[in-house]
Amino acid sequence: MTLEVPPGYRAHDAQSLRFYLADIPAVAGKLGGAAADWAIEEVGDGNLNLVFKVRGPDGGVAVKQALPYLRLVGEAWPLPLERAHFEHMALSREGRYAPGLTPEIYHYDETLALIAMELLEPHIIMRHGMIAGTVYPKFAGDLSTFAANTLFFTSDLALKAAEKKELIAAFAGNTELCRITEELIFTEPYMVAERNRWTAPYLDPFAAAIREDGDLKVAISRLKVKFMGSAEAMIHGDLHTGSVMLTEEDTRVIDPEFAFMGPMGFDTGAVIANLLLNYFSQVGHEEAPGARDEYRRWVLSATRDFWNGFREKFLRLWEENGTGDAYPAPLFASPEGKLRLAAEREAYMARLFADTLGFAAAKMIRRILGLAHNIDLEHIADERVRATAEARGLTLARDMMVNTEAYPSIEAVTAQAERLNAWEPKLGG
Ligand code: SR1
Ligand code: MG
Repeated sequence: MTLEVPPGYRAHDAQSLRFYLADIPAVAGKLGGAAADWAIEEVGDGNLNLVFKVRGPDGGVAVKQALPYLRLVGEAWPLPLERAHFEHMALSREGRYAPGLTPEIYHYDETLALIAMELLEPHIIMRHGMIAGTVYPKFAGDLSTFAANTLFFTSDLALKAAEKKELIAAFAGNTELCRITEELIFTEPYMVAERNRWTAPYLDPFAAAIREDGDLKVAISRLKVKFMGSAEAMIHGDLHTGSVMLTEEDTRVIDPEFAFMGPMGFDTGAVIANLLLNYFSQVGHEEAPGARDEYRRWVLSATRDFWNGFREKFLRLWEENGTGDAYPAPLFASPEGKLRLAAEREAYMARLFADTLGFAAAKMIRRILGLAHNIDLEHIADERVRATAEARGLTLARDMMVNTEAYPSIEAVTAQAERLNAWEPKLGG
């Protein structure tokens, strides 16, 4: 079966890309020299797209092109090319609100669903660095700035109502990528579904318990309805450690193709979920028991610093740039009104924290029981060790989602993660 694609679209290979880029002055100028001498390799290791690294005598360029299907599964799962349009729109806005924290865009071709951007070198995908045990001192500060700025400036706290509605309309068409999230994160891990997979037989009792858990099904459904209906801000939509490229000095957020106007906690939760999953996975990466203890401490401190930094920065933005139509200033102009607004800002952040923990939990569960897993856990060859780490993650996630009020602070979450990391779960098999 050949998938239908719009006129003018073709999936590039290294050779056709060379000819194409030679005619794009903004790109050819960055690379320098003759097109025939450029080194081009396809390096995409994500679930969805083609990614090329192109190097010339003067510099490098990264080229991302959407395929008309999901790369992870193949042509049996068609996927609209328009996701490149949403990615380009989100990347442009993120660059505006969080300067220096995204790759620079050099060229966008709507027909080819192709974005040429800054080649980030010597950056690596954060997930790989964390598996190797690399500390990233700037990560928590940079990611909390990215999340606070992109979420605040696209929310009703900063935008006028009409501008916000324009943004909702602009992203409303990203339905297929939202559907992936709705199915793979909020639905399938909680039922028998063909696409689910887990470390069997060790995790069988945990997967079965989740399918039988009525409280959890209500909690995940509340989160799903929030994801579907709460257009709070432009969210990245897939803000895991595979969407961060960095060095010890520089951090960039890539890949916002799942972007749409959704709940802010989905982004902040994604960051926390991926840090916690990596924390639990360390048992499978350390050379000897305890050898990664210092790294574990860093991962948990980065988790705390991310949330606490985000909270502080978001509140400061609100105090200094609260120009949106929400919380109208005349309603809070009196001395008493100012106090009420300060208290309400705290209450707003407490609600956002509860959402963050719920979405973080959903993201942890989907990476252990659903279709798409994390290499942090997948690369643990000893399946019993892997299942032990996964059972710990599932247990924390279930509690965060159902007993959210037991976690009033991020410190409560990391303390519970530490306790669970010392727990020996009773595995199946
Ligand atoms: C079927 S695509 C699987 C996952 O990859 C992306 O990174 C998103 O997280 C999506 O859910
Ligand atoms: Mg991605």
